[in-house]
Amino acid sequence: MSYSLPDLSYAYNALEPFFDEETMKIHHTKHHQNYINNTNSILEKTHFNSLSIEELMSIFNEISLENKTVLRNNAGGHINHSLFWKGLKIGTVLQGDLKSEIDRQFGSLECFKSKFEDTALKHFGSGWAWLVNQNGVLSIVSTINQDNPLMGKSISGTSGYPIIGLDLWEHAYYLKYQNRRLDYIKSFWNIVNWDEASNRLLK
Ligand code: MN3
Repeated sequence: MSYSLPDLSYAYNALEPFFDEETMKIHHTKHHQNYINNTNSILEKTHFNSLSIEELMSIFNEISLENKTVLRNNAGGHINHSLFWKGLKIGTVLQGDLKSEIDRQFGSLECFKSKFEDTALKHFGSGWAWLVNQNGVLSIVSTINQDNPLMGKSISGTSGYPIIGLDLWEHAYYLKYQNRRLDYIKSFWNIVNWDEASNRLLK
């Protein structure tokens, strides 16, 4: 089995004006595709090539491969972007259990947003900001490069099941926002797919 680029469930211009069409198109068809191609070429001749990307993450710590760092960066890129696209949609509303948990654990949605923005802004260089579920405790964390919390603490420096993820690589925003990373981060709130996030809380 080899991985393939997942279709988006929306058009490249669907997230305008927050995420622009050109960035979305390049990000999906070039960057994400490249992570997939590299992952497939590494796994081609291994016995790991029958695993789903989630299964691969769950055993990542135990994998022994000469080019494991290259796999970490590219398989991480594949799962991260797959999560990212599904987590974006205009017009959803935070409600239900996820709303209750955010209110209970962070004080309010506004407090949560401000803490997430702070973590994302202070993350140095390329990486991702996450809301993760750590056995019922919601935490805001960031990871470097293409690490995913599902890789486990010894690799990614954190753990938990991702509920929301935001790409902090310049390729995700530079065409539209240039150096204004905070504007990009704040624009994310307009297109978080809260329905998808709520589904992920239950997993
Ligand atoms: Mn990216």
